Amino acid sequence: MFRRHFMLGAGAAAGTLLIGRPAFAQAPAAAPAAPPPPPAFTLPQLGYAYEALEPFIDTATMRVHHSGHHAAFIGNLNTLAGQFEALRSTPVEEILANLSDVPDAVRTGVRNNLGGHWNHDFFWKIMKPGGAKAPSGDLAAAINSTFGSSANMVTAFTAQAMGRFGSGWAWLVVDKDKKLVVMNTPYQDTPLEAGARAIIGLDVWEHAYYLKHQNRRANYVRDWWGTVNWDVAGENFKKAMA
Ligand code: MN3
Repeated sequence: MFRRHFMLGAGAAAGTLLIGRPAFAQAPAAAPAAPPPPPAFTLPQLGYAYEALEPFIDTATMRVHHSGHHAAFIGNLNTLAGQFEALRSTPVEEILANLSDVPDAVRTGVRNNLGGHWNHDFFWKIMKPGGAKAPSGDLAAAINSTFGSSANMVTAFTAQAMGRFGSGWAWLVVDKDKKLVVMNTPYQDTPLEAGARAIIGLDVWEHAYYLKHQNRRANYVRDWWGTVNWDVAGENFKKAMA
C-alpha cells in the first residue's frame, strides 16, 4: 500500500513537469515495468486435433477436457507456485513421488493439481493416434507372462476401471519391484506415489466420458482401447524397466 502510494506520487510529479509538452513526449519519462516472471506451468499441446480420436472419444469431450479441465490445473499450479517455489525448480515426477515432503499448507493443492496435470499429460500421449494397435516386443512378452494373454490383461485393467468408485484412474504399471500390475487411484492421485511407473492409464472421471457415454462407463472403457497407442506404451515399459 505504501509503495503504491509512493509510485502514484512520483507519476503525478512527472506529469506536472511535462505540462505543455505533447502527450507522446511523456513516454520516455516512464521507466518500463519489469516483465512478470514466465508462468511456472503452461498447458501442453495435445499433438493432435480434438477430433482425432473419433469415434472412440468425441470431439466435444476432448475439447472441454483439455482446454477446460486440464487448463484449470495449470491455472491453479501457477497460483500455487507463488506459495511453493519448488514447483518452479523441481521435476514434476520427483514432487509427486515425495508428496509427504510437501509443506502441509500446499500439499492437498499440489496433490490434486500437479497430479491432475501429470495424469492428463500422460493420458493425451498414450492416446496419440496412429501408433501400434496391439502390444509387441518386450511389453507383449511381459503381458503374456504376467496375465496369460493380452485379452486377460484387458479384463484385469477393465475391472480396475469399473471398480474405482467415483472419480479416479485405472493403470497398467511397472511397480517398485519391476512387476507388471494393474491398479487404480482415486481423484488425481498418480501411480508415482507408490513408486510405480505408468505404462497405460485411463481417466474414469465422469467428465472424461459423460457427453458421449452418459452413465455407461463400461462402454467408454471398451471404446477407449481403440485409442491406445501401443508404441508409446512400449516406450513407457522400456523406460520403466531400465
Ligand atoms: Mn480428466
